[in-house]
Amino acid sequence: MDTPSTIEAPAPELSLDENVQRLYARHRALADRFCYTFRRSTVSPNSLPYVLFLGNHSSGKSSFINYLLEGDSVQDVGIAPTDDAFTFILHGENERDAVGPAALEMLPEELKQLNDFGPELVQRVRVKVRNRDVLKNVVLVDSPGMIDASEKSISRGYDFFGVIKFLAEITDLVLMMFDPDKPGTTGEAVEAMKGPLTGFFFKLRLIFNKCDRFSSMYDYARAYGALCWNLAHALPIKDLPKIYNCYLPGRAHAEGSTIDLHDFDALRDEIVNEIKSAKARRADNIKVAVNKDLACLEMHVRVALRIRRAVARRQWSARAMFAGGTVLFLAAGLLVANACGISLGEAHGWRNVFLFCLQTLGVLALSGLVGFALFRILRHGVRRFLEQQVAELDRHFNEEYNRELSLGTRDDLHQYWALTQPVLAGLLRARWRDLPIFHWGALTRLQRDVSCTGK
Ligand SMILES: Nc1nc2c(ncn2[C@@H]2O[C@H](COP(=O)(O)OP(=O)(O)O)[C@@H](O)[C@H]2O)c(=O)[nH]1
Ligand SMILES: [Mg+2]
Repeated sequence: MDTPSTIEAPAPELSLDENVQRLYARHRALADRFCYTFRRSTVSPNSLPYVLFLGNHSSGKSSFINYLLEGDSVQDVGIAPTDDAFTFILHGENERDAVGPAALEMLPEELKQLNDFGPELVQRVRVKVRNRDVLKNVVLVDSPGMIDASEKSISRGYDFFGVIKFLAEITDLVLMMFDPDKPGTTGEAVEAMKGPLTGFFFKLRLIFNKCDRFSSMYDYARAYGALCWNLAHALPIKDLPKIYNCYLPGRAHAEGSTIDLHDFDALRDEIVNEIKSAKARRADNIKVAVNKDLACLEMHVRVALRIRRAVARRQWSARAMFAGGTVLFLAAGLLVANACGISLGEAHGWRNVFLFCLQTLGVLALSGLVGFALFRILRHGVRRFLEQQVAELDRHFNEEYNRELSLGTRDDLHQYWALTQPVLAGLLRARWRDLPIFHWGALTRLQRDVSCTGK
């Protein structure tokens, strides 16, 4: 019998990351059989936490990174869009830069999946190795500035939101920056919060930057109000998360400004401390990510099994109908031929034997044709049945998770279902025959690990 496992418990001599790898390895066979791709299948042992900077261009992402790194500027800054790359700033004694495939090579294993987004993205991956103290505890990730909805026609050449989602899953802290010029109005920022960042709000921090730009409290209140208003529409959650109002020292303070910047200093220190202590969050983030991944696999397998079994039942009854129908037609044909044509008793002499054989062959051929037609009709029926089940995926989910949903305490299930449903629908349509009907205990083992990692 398998012993129950948790991320921490099974092998205390192993690190958290190694235990995560073991968990993934244990369930990889089940995932493969059900054509499920893990979201975060690789966790590089003992890698540093990542902090991802998002926001519209010129919201101050790169300036904030330079501020954190202290010393000479590492990132280019400017009012105009200066950067279209995802830049990973890592610690190292020998300072160097790399772009494209060479940069990807330098990144930990878990980030290599960026390769799947295609060459347009790979060319925009940049690595900067710098010998700065803050990088001993954290990897900083700068991103291209988000653009407006009106600029949608401009293609980035790769799935920008897919990359944001991938990075949001891997990173341990996501900072979304806004500035007074675009207080939450940038199309891509709004879309990112509505889409790829959903489910990661626990690690998302909202920063209202450049607060030194306001000339008066009234000016600030108006922009802050606009930001809250826009966020209320963009964030699919009931409570507005904390917004860190801050600015970077040493920039041009608005002329004649009556705003006292001291409170903003405190909030900046708070967010800087959070960035520096991201390591403490990493273990929790990994546990949440692994639990979510395994829970999605469980959901994928349970609903897929349910539908696969229903289709298999339909398939078996179609096969039975095909076999029964063909045999019946054949038997009826032979009986009729026997009664109306040359019967078995009359099959004497060359002529009669020849005619009897011809008549039997005719019945066999006709039965074959009828069987073939029946086969096509029944196969079409099974296909239609499958399409119907796929169209009713939500019903299957509700029935499969009826017990858990009836408790009313599992909001997370709907979130996982939103992730699982589209993948499952495509898979069922394209490869339902490849899906197994039995799980041989693998699902039970998975369910045990899901409940252990969720604690
Ligand atoms: N007044 C003021 N300007 C800032 C602040 N942070 C950044 N900037 C300026 O905003 C411009 C855009 O900054 P940058 O870091 O390149 O933005 P990014 O496009 O988001 O990386 C630069 O000219 C910065 O000097 C701030 O806190 N206050
Ligand atoms: Mg920048």
